[in-house]
Amino acid sequence: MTVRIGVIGAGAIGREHVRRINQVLAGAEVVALSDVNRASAEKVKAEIALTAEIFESGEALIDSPKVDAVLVTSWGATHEQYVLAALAARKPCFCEKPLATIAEGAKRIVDAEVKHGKRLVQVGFMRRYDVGYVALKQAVASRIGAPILVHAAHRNPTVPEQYVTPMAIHDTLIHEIDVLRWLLDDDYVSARVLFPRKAARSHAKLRDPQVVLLETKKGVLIDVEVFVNCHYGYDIQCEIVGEDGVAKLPEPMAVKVRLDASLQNPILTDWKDRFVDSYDVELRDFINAAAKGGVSGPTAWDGYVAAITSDACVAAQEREGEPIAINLPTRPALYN
Ligand code: NAI
Ligand code: ISE
Repeated sequence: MTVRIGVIGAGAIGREHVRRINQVLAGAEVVALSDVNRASAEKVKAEIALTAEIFESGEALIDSPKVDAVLVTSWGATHEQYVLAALAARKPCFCEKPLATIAEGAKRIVDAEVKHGKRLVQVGFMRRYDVGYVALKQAVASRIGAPILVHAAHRNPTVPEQYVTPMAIHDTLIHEIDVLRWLLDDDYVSARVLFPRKAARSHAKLRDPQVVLLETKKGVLIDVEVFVNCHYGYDIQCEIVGEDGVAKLPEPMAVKVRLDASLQNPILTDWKDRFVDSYDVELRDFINAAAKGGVSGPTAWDGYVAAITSDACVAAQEREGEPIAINLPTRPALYN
């Protein structure tokens, strides 16, 4: 069976996912596109999804009998409305992170899915599919003893002017919020944020960099540096200190060159390249499950927990240095 996919949001990652579905992965085809800016959908259609129909609204795309499954790749604040519409239409839905930019929105999705009684939402936390993170998780579970500390960094070379301080949490740190919880098999109890002096390349409405401190139920202390105008490259670091040893996320594969009395090791500059394989695997997972009418992978519950944590981190930005408590509701049986 070929899963007929409709994609809402034909921007940077929407285009990438359309390309991988139509040109890299088997078992699915993009048959429908929609974007609030129709020209973006037309561009992606002309370049990659030649036979796709362009819909005037995401809702019309979701309701079309031509569409079996939905990909939501529009701006974060618009995800909720489309995921809820996909749930109402009972169609498998892959939603890019964040599931919703605030916990209230993610809760409405969880409530709707629980009411429906069957999982239909996969959240785009692709790091869980990254070979480096998978190897790190194995080392944490079986080699380094119980975790005590985590040191992580999320560095982007640059972000646009419209990227404001809370986005460092719900658009960027959200990856660490999810992947560290998954790596440690733990949940968060509090968040704090500290700001050093503002970097010279930071924008008017962005305090960059910042350090987020998270504490977990098991007592692990995590520090994550988020530096989104670091200039030198796209650099994701993660080191876990355990009772018996330390495990570190591997660097992406790169040729080392010895030249002119130096050892040169290139650093990537784009998230598209850093996690290219993980995006392929997460979407393969989605296509395989959607072919059977369901989903697998990161759940709406994971998206909701990430959003609750993200809300606490944003509050912690506003009250610099102060710990903000994170209280999670009981997990519904659907997600056990
Ligand atoms: P973008 O700005 O390049 O593209 C977003 C597209 O959505 C634009 O074409 C815009 O016109 C469209 N759009 C906005 N509101 C819409 C609406 N109400 N209905 C239909 N279309 C609408 O943004 P980008 O970078 O592609 O990000 C999109 C989402 O993907 C965000 O949630 C972002 O956090 C996530 N993302 C995830 C990444 C990952 O590593 N998993 C990497 C980059 C983005
Ligand atoms: C972007 O939306 C992503 O998800 C990238 O993976 C992340 O590195 C970047 O900071 C976000 O803006």
